[in-house]
Amino acid sequence: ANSVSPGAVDPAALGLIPAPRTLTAAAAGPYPLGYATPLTAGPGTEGVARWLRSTLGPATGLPLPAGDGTGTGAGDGSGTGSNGQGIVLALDESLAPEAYRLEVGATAVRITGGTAAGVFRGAQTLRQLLGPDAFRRAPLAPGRTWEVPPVVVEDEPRFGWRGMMLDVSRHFLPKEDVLRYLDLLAAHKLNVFHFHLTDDQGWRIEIKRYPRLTEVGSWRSRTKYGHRASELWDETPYGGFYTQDDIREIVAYAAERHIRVVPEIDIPGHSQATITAYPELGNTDVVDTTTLSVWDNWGVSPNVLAPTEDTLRFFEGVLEEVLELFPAETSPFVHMGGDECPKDQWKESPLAQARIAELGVGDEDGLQSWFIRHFDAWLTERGRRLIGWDEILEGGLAEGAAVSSWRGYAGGVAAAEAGHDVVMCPEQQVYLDHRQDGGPDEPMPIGYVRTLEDVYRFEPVPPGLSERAARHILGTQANVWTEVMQNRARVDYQVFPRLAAFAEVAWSALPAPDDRDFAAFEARMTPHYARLDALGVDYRPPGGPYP
Ligand code: TNX
Repeated sequence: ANSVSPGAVDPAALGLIPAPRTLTAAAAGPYPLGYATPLTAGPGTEGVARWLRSTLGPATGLPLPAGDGTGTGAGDGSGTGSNGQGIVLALDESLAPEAYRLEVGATAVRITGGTAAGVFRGAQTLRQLLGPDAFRRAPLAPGRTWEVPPVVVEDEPRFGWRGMMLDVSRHFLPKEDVLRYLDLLAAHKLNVFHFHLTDDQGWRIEIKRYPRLTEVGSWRSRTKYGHRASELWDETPYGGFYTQDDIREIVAYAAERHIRVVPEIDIPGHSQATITAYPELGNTDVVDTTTLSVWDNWGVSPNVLAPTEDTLRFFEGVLEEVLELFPAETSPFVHMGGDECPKDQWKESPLAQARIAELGVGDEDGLQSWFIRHFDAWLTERGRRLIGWDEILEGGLAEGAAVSSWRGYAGGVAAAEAGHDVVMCPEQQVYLDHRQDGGPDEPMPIGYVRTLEDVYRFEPVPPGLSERAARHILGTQANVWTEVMQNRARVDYQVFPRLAAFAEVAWSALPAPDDRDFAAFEARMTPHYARLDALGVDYRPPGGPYP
């Protein structure tokens, strides 16, 4: 079904998502894959070859033995491992880092990329070209033939930051589910995984020097979390966390897929789980923090961190372990939150008021900036960069900080105009916890309607931005808050198919929102749904949740 004859490339049948820059007919091909088809990895592409073999091997039942040489030879047409035959991966330094070229011929499929990341993005395209069954873990029909249709793809991303944020605090997703999500991001050519590890409702990362963060801070009751699932409305302890080895595994798995990980440790608000574990971190002069439990309700807890030197030292301790777990090469950014910090306790607290005077920061907003500025400098000294939610603009933006613009575009625009880097993730466009249809059956009690088409017409760079500021828009990410997603299936339902539309916005060179051809995108989604079926993704069916 995926074959096209030379000269007639049918994008709807091929269903490449995200759409490549150019897709043209090859002079020769299709290329048939067989038992002897070699896979040749040129220097620097060995990791991509390993990934391809471990993915296409189980799906096709083909061993893809290592080809000889560098993949630059002429080949003799025998398809038995000679130079230049089979699947050939190579670097081409004339290409941009994540750009690639995939060329199908009668005796070879050649993927070249500016870096291994580019070759990896091209390998994703190859997998899509092989058809939906290439996304399974065992061959449906051993002995069937596999063909790569005769096409040439030349491709590169619009943005260098194409991300998804996953909240594992409100509901915990086991490590296996996180690894699966990294596979799903990779399949859509996304390259940033923002890992929201802490919040009022649970602390999810093991920190050796503060064991209570997970012993105490990762557990709560399920109460009030079960929307339309009354069996979840009980007091059963609910929780979970990632050990440091789990985190190392997740980071390594992401790195193999050329995905950067942005760990988030959210301060000074969203901190009730932290304060439950270590009550001295709260505003003890206005609340008895020893009686707290991990927040088991929706929304934002009033219990925020006390603005003391001890609090700073505590989080320096946390971050020392975080930096060790998330190395600089794959985690240049560390997210420090900064969102939705209620200032009521600081207003009431004599200690906090004394700190405002002592630090000369003016008011409560200034206290919040004081936290963020401290960790901006602290991270910068260690070769990292701080990123925070757009509330970090209030009270003055820290010098080197980048901004995740979530309350619309305004924060991001202001930050970019002031020369700060920005990731656009406005909630009205790309919050995937919001419902995707207005119908009564939609399993989502809150949120605005954000349809697949809405996401497809999302534009990360607002009109009117100066060219200088536009250069500071690093890219965009979709955010997945999990208050009402109790498990992997619910996350899948909210995320798909909208993440496919988002990936195209982030990767492809789409025209202005009104000029985007949504019907053509939907046509390409037909084969893509078949891929998601093969992967076992519980996406929202196009017609709604119930047949
Ligand atoms: C706002 S976005 C939040 C989250 C919630 C989300 C629900 C942001 C920085 N804070 O804590 O989960 O809304 O849509």
